Amino acid sequence: MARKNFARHRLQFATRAIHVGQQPEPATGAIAVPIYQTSTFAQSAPGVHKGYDYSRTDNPTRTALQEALASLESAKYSLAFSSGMGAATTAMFLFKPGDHVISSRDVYGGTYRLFKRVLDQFGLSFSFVETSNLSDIRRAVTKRTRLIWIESPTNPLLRITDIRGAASIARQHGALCLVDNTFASPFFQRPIALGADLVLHSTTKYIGGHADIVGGAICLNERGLYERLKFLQNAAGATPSPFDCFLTLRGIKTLALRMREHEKNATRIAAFLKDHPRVRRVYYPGLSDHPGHEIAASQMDGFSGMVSFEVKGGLTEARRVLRRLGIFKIAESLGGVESLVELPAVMTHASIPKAERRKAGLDDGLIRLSVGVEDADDLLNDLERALGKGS
Ligand code: P1T
Repeated sequence: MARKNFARHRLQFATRAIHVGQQPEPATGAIAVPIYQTSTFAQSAPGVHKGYDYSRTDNPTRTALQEALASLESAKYSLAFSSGMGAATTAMFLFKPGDHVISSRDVYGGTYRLFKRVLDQFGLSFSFVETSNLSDIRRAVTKRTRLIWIESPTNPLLRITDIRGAASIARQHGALCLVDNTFASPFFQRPIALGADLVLHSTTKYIGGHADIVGGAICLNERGLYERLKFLQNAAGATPSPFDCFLTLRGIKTLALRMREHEKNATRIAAFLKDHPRVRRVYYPGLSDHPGHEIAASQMDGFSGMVSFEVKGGLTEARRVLRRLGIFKIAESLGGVESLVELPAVMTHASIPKAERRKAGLDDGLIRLSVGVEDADDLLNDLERALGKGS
């Protein structure tokens, strides 16, 4: 498909989100990128085609999505996948038995599960360390370290890692640095500009934004690495459907608007929780007493929309709060327009053994909020009712 060569990095984020990869379709002028719902493409002679031969390998709706994602991450390349875990699994095919990976200790439970219960069996070894302390990363490096896997902010404790520092350690040791940027979204953080080699997203979350797709992406700048990952994307086959690519693009168009509102609402909610007598502790990188606040402020353009907190009374009390919430729905996932609440120890992070959760500082009673874009007063009233007065 011929597309105008958009001067993508000269336009502002909100403009790129709407236009890059999404020029009117040449044959008809369709403004919305069409859903090329086809598995295969006619060839004029064996091996002669217009750039597309089979939809696992490439599909025009996916091409549009990949161009948009690359632009938003200020990256040269992007590859889309059928889920965040599909993206993660494919990225890990870059490595071989004997290779060592250093990972943030506080990562999404599914990432931990992939590392410890799947890839461990294929000869990769993993060290889970507190990557918010660069010295802990340095201490964990071995001769076989090939990858430093960072989540920042982490899921669910919103810990912050100095991405520039972690990427520099990776470079010094000939390893790659991958940042799972799902919690920040490219609107608030662009790790490649901070020195990371690879950026991973669960596009299920902020990028899709409407809790109606499951998807993933990897963005990067280095051509050789891109060629290897593109080969793996096709070879392993965790590719997204054209319809899911269309829905993800539809979400991307409003990413800038949504992220501003997510952050505005999360900021108010974090401040409210911090002062509440029944709340023991609030985790939000936008709070000035958050241990990663300064680094977050230096590497992010905002603090995003995730807030975690502990109530007095632990798990029993946390369950009671969840039962009493009305607008916040109890559900896994995050980053959609609707507010969600969950208990990581019981839900998203249950696949991490309790002892490991303890080491990471993940309390059984921790409550995680994905703050949506509803009216902030309604969200605050919902929380106030659910928490009750008392002390
Ligand atoms: O669910 P999937 O699209 O496969 O993405 C996996 C994933 C990767 N990275 C991070 C930081 C994530 O939070 C996730 C998925 N997380 C949830 C489903 C959750 O509720 O935390």
